[in-house]
Amino acid sequence: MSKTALVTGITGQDGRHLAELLNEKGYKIYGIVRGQHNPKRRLVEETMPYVNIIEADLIDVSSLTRALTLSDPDEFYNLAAISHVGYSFKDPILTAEVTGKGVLNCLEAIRLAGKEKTTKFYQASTSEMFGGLDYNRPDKGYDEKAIFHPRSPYGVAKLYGHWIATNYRESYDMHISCGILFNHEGEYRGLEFVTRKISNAVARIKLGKQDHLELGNMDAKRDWGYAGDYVEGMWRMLQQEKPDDYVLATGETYTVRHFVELAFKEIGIEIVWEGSGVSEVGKDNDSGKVLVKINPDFYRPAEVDLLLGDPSKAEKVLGWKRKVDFPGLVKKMVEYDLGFEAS
Ligand code: NAP
Ligand code: F7E
Repeated sequence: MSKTALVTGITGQDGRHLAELLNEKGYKIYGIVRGQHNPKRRLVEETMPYVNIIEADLIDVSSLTRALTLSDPDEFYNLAAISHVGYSFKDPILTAEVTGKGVLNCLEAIRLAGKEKTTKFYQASTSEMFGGLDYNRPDKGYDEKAIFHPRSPYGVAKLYGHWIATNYRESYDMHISCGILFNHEGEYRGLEFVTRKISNAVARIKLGKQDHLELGNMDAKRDWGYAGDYVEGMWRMLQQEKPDDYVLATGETYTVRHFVELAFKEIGIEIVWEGSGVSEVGKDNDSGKVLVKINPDFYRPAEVDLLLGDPSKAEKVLGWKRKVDFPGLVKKMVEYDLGFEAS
């Protein structure tokens, strides 16, 4: 008999990849869309017609309880969050409500609906919980036992979500797994995140629709993978007999600057850097035209300088491994945006 999944965050990047995966596997899928007139509802109807939409909000326990009663899911994937780190500094209270307490709301809704023994739960935890500070950088990268030191309201809220999920697993013997996922990107990534901002700008510059690209800190390093690979890991976590926490990462780290260089290379432009700090610019080596500038508005009050993950446990226990490498990810995103912007 086919399984049923309830997915929050269905309108987001991971929600779309996960819905595609679960649909291929024959699941009946319920997706939570918030708000009375959320324009993204249409996106779900058009791109994922197999998803049954339920209106609910992570800050409203009764709406979540109703969603659980309506869908009666075998698996509940909580992907919803205020997920932009920069934005979380601008609205830390809403971030705490949704990204942090929203997890507790989901777990209480499972109990209120009487489904704590029948519904497996996935919590979208994050590498932002580690913080990347000098004192706390394991040689092989962060694993499931590494020390947490979040550097943003988003990271702090996610850490609450991570620990309350752990507490419910230990207190009520519920099947709850947390995926500690490092950055994962792709064609469905929001334009507010740096990789998609770059791939989209590169495509627009190539098509003559944009003059240049403005960025903040280009020296931050991230462990970047492809979102399509990562949703497979989420699903595998809920297929295990015992719940547990797993890091999903590539084990490699690159700067934002390197992403910029590879993305422009995809359209035949070699970027050369001149100047330093806020005066630094990236020029087209052939024409000398300035294509990249620094805009301090994109700096954050506290930055995560370096993230590198150690996915050994997921590779061993789940048999999971990323398939798309870093140059492959950049290529995929620029190719997608060239088509997206041309149409
Ligand atoms: P995303 O594209 O920003 O999607 C976030 C989703 O949350 C959207 O569907 C959004 O709905 C929904 N949402 C926001 N507030 C809500 C509320 N109050 N009630 C119900 N839904 C709400 O994020 P993503 O990249 O797919 O990431 C999925 C999850 O993994 C997030 O929890 C994120 O924090 C976490 N994560 C992501 C990464 C990554 O690199 N992508 C890494 C680690 C962890 P609207 O469309 O209506 O706004
Ligand atoms: O920034 C720097 C920025 O916003 C990456 C979320 O999915 O992954 C994501 O969080 C880096 C940072 O992602 C710009 O300062 C420079 O150092 O793309 P991002 P993030 O903050 O790593 C984690 C794992 C999550 O859990 C989150 O939900 O790029 N950067 N210039 C910039 N970033 C942005 N957004 N825009 C710029 O112009």
